[in-house]
Amino acid sequence: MIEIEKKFVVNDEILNKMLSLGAKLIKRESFTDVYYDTECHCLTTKNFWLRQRDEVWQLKSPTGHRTFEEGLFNSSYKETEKEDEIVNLIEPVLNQKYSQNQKCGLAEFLKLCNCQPFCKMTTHRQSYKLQDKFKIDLDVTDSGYAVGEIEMMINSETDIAEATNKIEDLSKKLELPITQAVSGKVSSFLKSNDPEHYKKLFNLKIIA
Ligand code: V4E
Repeated sequence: MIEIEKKFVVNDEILNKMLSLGAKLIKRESFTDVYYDTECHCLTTKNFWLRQRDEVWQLKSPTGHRTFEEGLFNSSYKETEKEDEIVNLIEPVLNQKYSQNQKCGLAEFLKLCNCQPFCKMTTHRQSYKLQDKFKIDLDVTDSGYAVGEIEMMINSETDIAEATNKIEDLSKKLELPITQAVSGKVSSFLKSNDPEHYKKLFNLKIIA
């Protein structure tokens, strides 16, 4: 699956606008994410985001379709939860040959590559569904950072432009403030906890 997303700053009025457009609360949940990378940030500097969400391994890898205009960007990522597929995707990025270490699983492969946790945070999330196609998440992390996200899931890269336009149309209907790019939760974490890593990714225009 491919995820198309746009983050926004949450304010008191947005929830009312969402509800007036028919948004329905579908889930409240809390989860803990642990993100992994090498010491030289081989994954994140290539826009690969490997995490364990509670017990489940997840990888977001870039699709190559990315719009970054005037400081605003929407992003699209391929999402994978199958451990063997994750290894296949990160193997070339980490310059390692899994085939030589076939007997180990993902966790052991990460050890071999010296991939370590660099960010751990818990998120409290309220998810809304709107017009069947949009999911809107309102998140607050354990450090108090609040951020919203409009998300659409699509099956094919050929649908990215159309989905991006639909998200833009919804953003206008919700009157989302047109500000510069909104920091995600990991960006916010790195700003406070690892400014060097943050600066590296910011300069590469990977995070805001
Ligand atoms: C930092 C980042 C990624 C890691 C995951 O970030 P995020 O979208 O904040 O996670 P979350 O918890 O909302 O995931 P979900 O539950 O929706 O699967 S993936 C890509 N980046 C780079 C990035 C980005 N996509 N957008 C912005 C504004 N900054 C950085």
